[in-house]
Amino acid sequence: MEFREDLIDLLRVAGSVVVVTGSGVSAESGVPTFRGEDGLWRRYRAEDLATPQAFSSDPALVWEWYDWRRGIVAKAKPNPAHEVIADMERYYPDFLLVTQNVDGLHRKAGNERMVEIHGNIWRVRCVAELDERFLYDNPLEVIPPKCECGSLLRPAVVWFGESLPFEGLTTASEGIQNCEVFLTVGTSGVVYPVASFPMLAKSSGASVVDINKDATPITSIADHTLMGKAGEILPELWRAIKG
Ligand code: BJW
Repeated sequence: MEFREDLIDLLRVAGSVVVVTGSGVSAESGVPTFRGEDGLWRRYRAEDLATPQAFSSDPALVWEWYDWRRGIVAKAKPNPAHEVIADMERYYPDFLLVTQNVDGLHRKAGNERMVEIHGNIWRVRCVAELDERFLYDNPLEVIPPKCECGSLLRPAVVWFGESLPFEGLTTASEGIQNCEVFLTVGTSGVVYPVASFPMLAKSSGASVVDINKDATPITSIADHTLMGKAGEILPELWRAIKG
């Protein structure tokens, strides 16, 4: 792929960069996206599985689904897109990764300056005591799993209608309002509040760069759109930047 010279210059000299990722970045690691051709929402109804109401009415069903997804994530490895984003953290003096993904693959690739804004699939929260912990059993011995106090444990992820973690949102919005380059990778850009981040970046003066295999609402506001697979485009782009 040919990259515009102004894009290479922009990314080569930038001091502060925020990267926002969605499930498309993990697609090449074998983790299903939500809204694509083989996306999870083509086979399952979000209301049945990813809302607090769904969990209240059938916690076992919700946990069966998460247990299945945890099995896929357990086998998945970071792909070249994750690796470039980890290298970006080492390259840029001021760097923040905001991921909507719950699969933990960015951390596995080496990112540390990051916010998992929709939670982590390996973390659980007691519905009574509200404390969180990691639970790596896979498959789970008992579904639904319970806390020592006897109450249900739930996945520590953000479902529809729930608020995102305050601290993570604050870190993300401060980073976005102060960055020179805002890069989105593999997100459909339709789930709020993350869907509002590209516009926040643009109105705060950042250059917006979008990498996606298809057009999304972000395409129309991006200064640079790179269309294709993240695992192919990012390594090529990174080679061009690092010369
Ligand atoms: C590639 C690729 C490759 C593929 N290379 N690219 C009406 C009623 C109730 C609520 C709302 C409402 N209207 C708006 C709302 C708010 C709601 C919302 O935004 N809904 C919209 C869908 C309309 N948001 C919320 O409820 C949020 N909370 C909130 O707003 O609180 C305040 C509030 C409360 C109540 C009412 C109103 C406001 C919470 C959102 C939580 C989202 N949770 C999930 C599940 C997380 C846990 C889990 O994983 O199980 O998060 S849903 C799902 O969507 C997941 C993702 O993080 C998120 C975003 O999806 P993502 O990552 O973008 O994936 P896809 O599949 O959509 O896109 C993949 C992209 O990759 C595609 O573009 C592909 O082309 C591309 N791609 N392969 C490059 N190789």
